[in-house]
Amino acid sequence: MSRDFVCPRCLERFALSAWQNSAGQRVAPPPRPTAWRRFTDPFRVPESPADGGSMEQRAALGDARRLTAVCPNGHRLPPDYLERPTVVVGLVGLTGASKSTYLTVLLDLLYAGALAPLDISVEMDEESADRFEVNYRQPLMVDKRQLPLTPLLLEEGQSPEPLTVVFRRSSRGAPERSINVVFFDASGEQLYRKEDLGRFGKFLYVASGIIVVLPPGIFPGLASAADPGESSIGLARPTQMLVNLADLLRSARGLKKDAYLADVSASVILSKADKLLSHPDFPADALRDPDLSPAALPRLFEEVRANSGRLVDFLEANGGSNLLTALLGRLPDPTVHAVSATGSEPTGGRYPSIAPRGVLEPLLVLLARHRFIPREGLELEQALAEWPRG
Ligand SMILES: Nc1nc2c(ncn2[C@@H]2O[C@H](COP(=O)(O)OP(=O)(O)O)[C@@H](O)[C@H]2O)c(=O)[nH]1
Ligand SMILES: [Mg+2]
Ligand SMILES: [Zn+2]
Repeated sequence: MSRDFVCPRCLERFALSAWQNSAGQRVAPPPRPTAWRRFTDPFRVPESPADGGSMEQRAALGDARRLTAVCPNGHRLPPDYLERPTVVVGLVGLTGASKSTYLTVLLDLLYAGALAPLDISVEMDEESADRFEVNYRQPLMVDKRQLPLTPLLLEEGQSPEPLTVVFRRSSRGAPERSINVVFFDASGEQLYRKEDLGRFGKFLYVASGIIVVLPPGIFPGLASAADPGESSIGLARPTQMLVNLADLLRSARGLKKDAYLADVSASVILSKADKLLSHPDFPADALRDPDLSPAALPRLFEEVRANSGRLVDFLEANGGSNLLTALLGRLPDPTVHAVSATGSEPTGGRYPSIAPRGVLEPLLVLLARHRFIPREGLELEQALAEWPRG
């Protein structure tokens, strides 16, 4: 059985959706408009009562508007969710890496129209928007407070509470395109601890986008940038986390351990990069927010590649060789990005201001890899050609 869809609430895969009426009862699926009808609908003049099929047909279509699709666990799917392709993006990193802080700042920027110069508009599904506002945006962006550490998933059946965003891109002369992007926190501990892998790794089984978040303080040469407890983590655990992640992504696709993960996108964030600006060897100009425009994208991606190479060199020089080898050898052509979600350190639990830098680039790479935006300049073909095949 092909399992085409993934629920944005419980991340369960399913093939056919069930439907539910406004009273919460399961009902038959509504009549699907034909492909032709969906294509021509935008050009139709509003229907007058005189045309457009029988009374029964119109009544059925009217009912359809009040029906919602639900997943096998009964979660209501956002409107038209099943009509769009879905990319599930897992944020992977040990506690304290900046996953929650990064995601909050990223979604806030998207919401504020940061991708408008690329003709991309972004909308959060209603259920996600409520949780996002209360748990993330209000505390961090408005109150400027440090976010509380996200609790680990401890029980069977718990969901990592994903946040779902719809991206729409209109380019002149072409039909609008849209995708669902479902972000979730795939906390690295549960990836690292063998006993948790089977239980919680299942969420990563459905992920086709990965954002790895690495704080500088775990690298031996960058211990001065460590937050409390960070330098004692060492690199063995994050390295094992990446090895397990790579194995899991392959086994989810029935691939051998050294196979290329062709349909997976991966970007790697060197987080809290504001702490590195005073470091003499840090390529400070890699922490940047370039101007966005469709015409400038290929150039931007070439710079992403170049900066990625410089950041890899920087981390290797600071004791990260083994980790970088695991990263570059096992994930599909990942790009490394310097990111500061907040722009500064919190003091007494508060940030003086939230001034993000470099937050959008890792996402742009994922959007390009999933062909939502052109990927010229990223040179994936080149990387594929160089991949050692076994
Ligand atoms: N200086 C600086 N500190 C950050 C940044 N992002 C996160 N932090 C610090 O790292 C802590 C943990 O971040 P959090 O997002 O909760 O990590 P998570 O466990 O990966 O979700 C925060 O409370 C901040 O103290 C950043 O961009 N700059
Ligand atoms: Mg967190
Ligand atoms: Zn569900």
